[in-house]
Amino acid sequence: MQGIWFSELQTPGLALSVKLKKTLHHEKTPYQDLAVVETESYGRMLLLDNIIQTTVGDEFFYHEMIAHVPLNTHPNPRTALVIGGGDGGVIREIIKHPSIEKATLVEIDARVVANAREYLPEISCGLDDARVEIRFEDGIEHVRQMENTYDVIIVDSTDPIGPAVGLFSAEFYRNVYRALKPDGLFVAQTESPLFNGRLIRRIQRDLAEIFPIARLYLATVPTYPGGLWSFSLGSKEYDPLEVDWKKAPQLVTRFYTPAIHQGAFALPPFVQEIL
Ligand code: AG3
Repeated sequence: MQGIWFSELQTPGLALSVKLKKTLHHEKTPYQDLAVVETESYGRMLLLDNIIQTTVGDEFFYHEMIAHVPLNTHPNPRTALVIGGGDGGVIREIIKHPSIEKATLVEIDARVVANAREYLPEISCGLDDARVEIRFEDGIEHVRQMENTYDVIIVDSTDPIGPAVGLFSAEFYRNVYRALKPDGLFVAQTESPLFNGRLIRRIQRDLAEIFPIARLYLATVPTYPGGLWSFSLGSKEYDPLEVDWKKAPQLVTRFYTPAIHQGAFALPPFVQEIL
């Protein structure tokens, strides 16, 4: 293969390789190794510790599905919290909802936000909206301190390695429950059903113990391991399968639609088996 390629080792035996045009930026932040590269097929791409976080070419699959499923499940979401998500993609989707009065981004690494603003304007453009508050702090600590505060919480974390491990724990989910309003709900990205079945099973069981409604949904994300990604949802009151679509806002999207929302909860037999 000619030229310079970046390969993410997605599992010990599987790599995804992307041909690079150039490296736009590379630094060691206090938390991680950060790079923004220009790729031939997916446009600009953000890497944290050599793991693909997002690309301009396919980010909308993930950001629309992690944001609009919970926001349309809630009949009137006014306050939303994003944990992680320093590239701004989830915030950009949240502020499409006219009911949103305040969207809080809690990102541990200020350098992710700074670099997204500089190199990924298509993704970070929502961060300047007047309804958005950005806090550079530990999301785990933040939810520990909050009570009865948010309608929707979205956990847009890195993989469960290093600092993100705590974002996949039952203790964290209990704190999320407390940080939510009495009819609130939350969603977290929960990795690949093909490669992380045991993790997903454990998370779904933890959520079922904490929330009256616990569900799993799926979406394609071309640059993530296995190409099929999972999202775990815990809700105090509203069921994502019972949305009153007549009352849902009209959204301009490229992946998400009401039919895709409904269909995302249809689980293939191999996924039902891991639960
Ligand atoms: N959150 C990262 C999802 C995990 C991707 N994992 C991987 N490529 N091995 C994405 C941040 C986007 N806002």
